[in-house]
Amino acid sequence: MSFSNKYIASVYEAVEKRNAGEAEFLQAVREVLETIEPVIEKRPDLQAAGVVERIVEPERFIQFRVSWVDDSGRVQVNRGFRVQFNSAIGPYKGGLRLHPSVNASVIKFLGFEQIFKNSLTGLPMGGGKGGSDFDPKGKSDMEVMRFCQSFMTELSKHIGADTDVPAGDIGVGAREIGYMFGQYKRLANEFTGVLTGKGLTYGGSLARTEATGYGLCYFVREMLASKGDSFKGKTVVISGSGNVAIYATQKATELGGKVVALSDSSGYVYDPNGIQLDVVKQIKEVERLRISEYAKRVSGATFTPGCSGIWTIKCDIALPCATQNELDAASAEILVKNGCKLVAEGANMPSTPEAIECFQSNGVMFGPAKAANAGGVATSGLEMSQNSQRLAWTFEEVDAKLDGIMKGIYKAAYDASVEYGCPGNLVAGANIAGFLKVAEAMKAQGIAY
Ligand code: NDP
Ligand code: 2IT
Repeated sequence: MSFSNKYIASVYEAVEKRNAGEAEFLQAVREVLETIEPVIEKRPDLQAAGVVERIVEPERFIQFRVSWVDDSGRVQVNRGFRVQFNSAIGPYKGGLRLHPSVNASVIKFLGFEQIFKNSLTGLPMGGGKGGSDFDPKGKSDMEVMRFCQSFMTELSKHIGADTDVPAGDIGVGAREIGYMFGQYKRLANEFTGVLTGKGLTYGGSLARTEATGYGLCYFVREMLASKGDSFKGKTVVISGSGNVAIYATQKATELGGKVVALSDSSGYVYDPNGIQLDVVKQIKEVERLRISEYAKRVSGATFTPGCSGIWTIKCDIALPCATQNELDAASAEILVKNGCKLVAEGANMPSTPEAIECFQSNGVMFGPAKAANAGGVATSGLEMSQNSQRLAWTFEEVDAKLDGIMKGIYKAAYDASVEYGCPGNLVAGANIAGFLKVAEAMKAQGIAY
């Protein structure tokens, strides 16, 4: 798809020049700009306020050295990042990713998408993201602790409960958030809600751990309900086996689906009898082992090396919950051929643009990440509310609010798709609905920051 609006085309050209070679960031920007063209046609005031050329440029981008000492006494150096992309509707908010593939492009694509996702939740949160090319795999707890402390020593200068509130993402769970929170508290001499995803004994919210996976399934339930359908009796394939995949498996199963496969970066397991989640949790959350271990412990289950093979398994519903660009056109074609009826993204940008095109042109219902995986950050927003009130809500209260937020996101994305002439195109609908709120706020607040 190319641009039909000259203003949008010129903004994209400038972004390409300024961020040359940053493939993931350019991919994320291109998709949003393509889908907001009809908004700009209708709203010359937003063009006059320079909203689009401003929204694609981060308000602040911080890069820093993270040095730490490993268990053998050697000095190690990693690169840390935080992008503070947009604060028009609230403090910067978004996760931290620890993975060797992290670079400026990855952090900027994630921070950019976070602006629209956070807007869709209806909560007052701006967009941010951060992380490091540190690889937690194979590191001892003490090494992870020393890294997290060093990382936070610099990051602490830039964040705050009303400024920028990081959380988890790939490679950052309760253990890492705990070490980072402890270091922030030591440095700032303040106990505040500066991070979300905290442990339950020190300000964390019930249901935050489950929220992204549960929220994804609530969103899928809404998509299915729009066709008078449900999870009941559906075969589900879920990629990844981390936080999002695990709790998506749990909720999809509770809602009547049968999850038959999970994966990690080494390969996938297939269990025709339905994935046994207690076994997965033991392997992944307790022992921190590879998913291949599942096939050793459960009879009838098989392990196949290579992660993209998971999309060759016949299913009704596919939920990519691992990482960006994990599902390409070739995999999409196989899913379509095998009769898959619905794809919804638990990971951020897991489907390539060609894969999305394949789903949409073959009538596969498609739930884009910004909408479908917003339950995690929405519940982070609820954690911030509880911290501000110095109260803790019950699991049921938080879960009910999450469910309501996911329903609201589905409706906002669907309604925008109808209003802007592409009914049922939730990619366009989510981008438009997310964009409009931020754009209005940016216009109202004037040009100079
Ligand atoms: P985890 O670290 O808990 O799990 C990540 C999973 O994805 C692991 O199974 C991992 O396998 C796999 N994976 C990661 N990188 C790759 C890769 N390059 N190739 C193949 N597999 C890979 O992370 P989360 O579950 O939290 O995050 C998963 C996705 O969901 C990410 O895209 C994240 O941005 C997104 N997300 C997360 C939210 C949250 O609240 N945690 C909220 C919204 C979105 P391995 O162990 O082999 O690396
Ligand atoms: O991509 C995401 O939305 C997240 N990793 C969650 C961010 C958050 O602040 O909870």
